[in-house]
Amino acid sequence: MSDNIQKAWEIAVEQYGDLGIDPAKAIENLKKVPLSIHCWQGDDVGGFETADSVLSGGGIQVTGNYPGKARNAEELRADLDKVYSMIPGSHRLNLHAIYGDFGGRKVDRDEIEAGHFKEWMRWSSNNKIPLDFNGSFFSHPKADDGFTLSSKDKGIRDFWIEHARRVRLIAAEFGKNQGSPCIENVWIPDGMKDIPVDRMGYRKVLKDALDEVFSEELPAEFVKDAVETKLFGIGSEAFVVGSHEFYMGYAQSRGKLPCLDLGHFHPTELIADKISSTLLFNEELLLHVSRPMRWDSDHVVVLNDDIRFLTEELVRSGALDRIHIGLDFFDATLNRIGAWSTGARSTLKGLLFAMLEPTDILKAFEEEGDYYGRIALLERLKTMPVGAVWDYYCAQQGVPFEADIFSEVKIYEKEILGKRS
Ligand code: RNT
Ligand code: ZN
Repeated sequence: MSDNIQKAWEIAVEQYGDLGIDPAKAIENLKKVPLSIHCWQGDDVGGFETADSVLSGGGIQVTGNYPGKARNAEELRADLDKVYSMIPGSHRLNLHAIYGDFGGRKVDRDEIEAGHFKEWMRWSSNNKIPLDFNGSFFSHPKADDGFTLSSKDKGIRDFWIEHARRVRLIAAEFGKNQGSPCIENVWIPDGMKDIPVDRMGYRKVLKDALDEVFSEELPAEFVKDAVETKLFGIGSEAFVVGSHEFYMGYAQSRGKLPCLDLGHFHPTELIADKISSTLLFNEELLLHVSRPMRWDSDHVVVLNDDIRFLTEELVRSGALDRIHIGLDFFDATLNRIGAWSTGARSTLKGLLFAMLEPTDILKAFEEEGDYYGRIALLERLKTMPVGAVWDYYCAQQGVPFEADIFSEVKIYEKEILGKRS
């Protein structure tokens, strides 16, 4: 470790020590929090169903055509190896069903099975990176009419029920393979552009379809199901079947995990405020950490106020062991390896920042009604040397410093990404 890093660390230890905070303990706590890193930043949510898989419809939009995206599962795994080498700590991988090793054959969504994910399971065991999983209810002709699990057309609905059923079975295989639960998430794009008449009808269909999907009991030690709420999407501005209230009710009544995505609410609505309430009424919770800009735009996560407010709430809840933190952003206008690692690192920096907070002192101010004391200390914390603690952690974990991330990404771009056509 360089002298400068060590010196800065010692000063940080002293300064945080004045507030009764031990940065070494904060680092130990941070190490215990895995992020579920999403596979889909690597290829713009394309997947490997066919050689030229591209995303279409379904309220997800990826813009940009920065060169070097992964064209197959081997390239994606190589890129992921690079990404994990730039993130301190031990993390997970969040896969989507369209990312199987399909060997160039057409395998439809209602035909996928664990065998298509053998290579991922091998990669997972070799690298000690547990897997999470998602059904893919978009980029498919049977999703083009805007409805999947909530479709009133039984043929379409049954197709997606079969997909969802298989996704759970594959997730359970992942769980068995890794000896810990795989978090399996259901997000469907279903909704309408203009104001519907039969909101109740579609929601009733979705409720019954989900009940059918989940009717098979699978061991909780292998798989835990989550359902992702959403306010609107492109083409579903007026109505999303799986709304927040729908899935909160569904998750609570069925013992499923609600999944809250930062981009799935009104633009000024913060999910930070939802954490405590959700934890009081649900055993566990899944998050999709993203950065909406005016809409569910899935920009790369940066250390902004939304992330700080969120991570503060996560840490203050004292329930990090009940919260699964997934990342969900995809930007194709910039180097994807850089996007991935910066988004993950910024999320971790938010957590570290929150772990360096003297919450007890702040709480005491609050309870005494000394609101100036509260705001003054919160402001003081903002200019304290969190960067020195972060650098020390990066050095300890053998991952690049903030100052070196850019050149590290550029080298990979030159040597690997730049050679992809
Ligand atoms: C879409 C949801 C969903 C997807 C991924 C690819 O609005 O956020 O989680 O982003 O499943
Ligand atoms: Zn999401």
